[in-house]
Amino acid sequence: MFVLPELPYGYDALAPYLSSDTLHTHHDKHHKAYVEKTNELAAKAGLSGRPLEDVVREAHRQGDKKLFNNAAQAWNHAFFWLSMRPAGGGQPGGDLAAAIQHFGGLQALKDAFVEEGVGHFASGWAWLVTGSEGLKVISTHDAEDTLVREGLFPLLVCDLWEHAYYLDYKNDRKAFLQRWFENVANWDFAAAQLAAANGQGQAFRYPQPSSDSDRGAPTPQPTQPHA
Ligand code: MN3
Repeated sequence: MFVLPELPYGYDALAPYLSSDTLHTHHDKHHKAYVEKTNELAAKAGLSGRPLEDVVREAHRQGDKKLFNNAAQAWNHAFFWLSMRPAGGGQPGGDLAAAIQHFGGLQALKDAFVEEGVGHFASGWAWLVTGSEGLKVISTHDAEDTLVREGLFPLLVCDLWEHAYYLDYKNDRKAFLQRWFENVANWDFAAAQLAAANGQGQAFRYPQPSSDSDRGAPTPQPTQPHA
């Protein structure tokens, strides 16, 4: 059974950029529903006890769209909570700063990120990823994520579904993305992911499923990616 990870900060910690109301609805209702549905469907598919990353890839490989959508959404949201922090934004440091410089600078990255998110039709996700050509901004549709994209390693994600911003920004996705990038983007998390992509430290992984279910094979507990 997968658990719903708790928010890594208080529900009001991202205000005024994201309200407590938004985070309660988004985490306690939307994310929770994806996790519960994943548990139900993964059991039916004989994938109980497997790490969520495996479930996402396996569902994708088998064309099990319902399981893929719910499992990927469960994963994406856990990654999204960590992509934000109170008093976020600002200047990234270290290797990430160098990579952003190579991209064209922080302003160019922000412009690209906001433009990608605004231009994305309907629901999905805006990602900062790293690959063989350095940093890249991409978007994916609905539940799709980088777990099923070859050669892309996620550093940061922003939820483009209306439930992510509608209570606070109504239909103004651009204002949401701008304020998100400037004030809540978690560069420490992105930097840790970049380090992991370069072989230093552990990349984000969804909390391991508890193996109290019938057929769940015992799975080793991963070390925490970072403090
Ligand atoms: Mn969402």
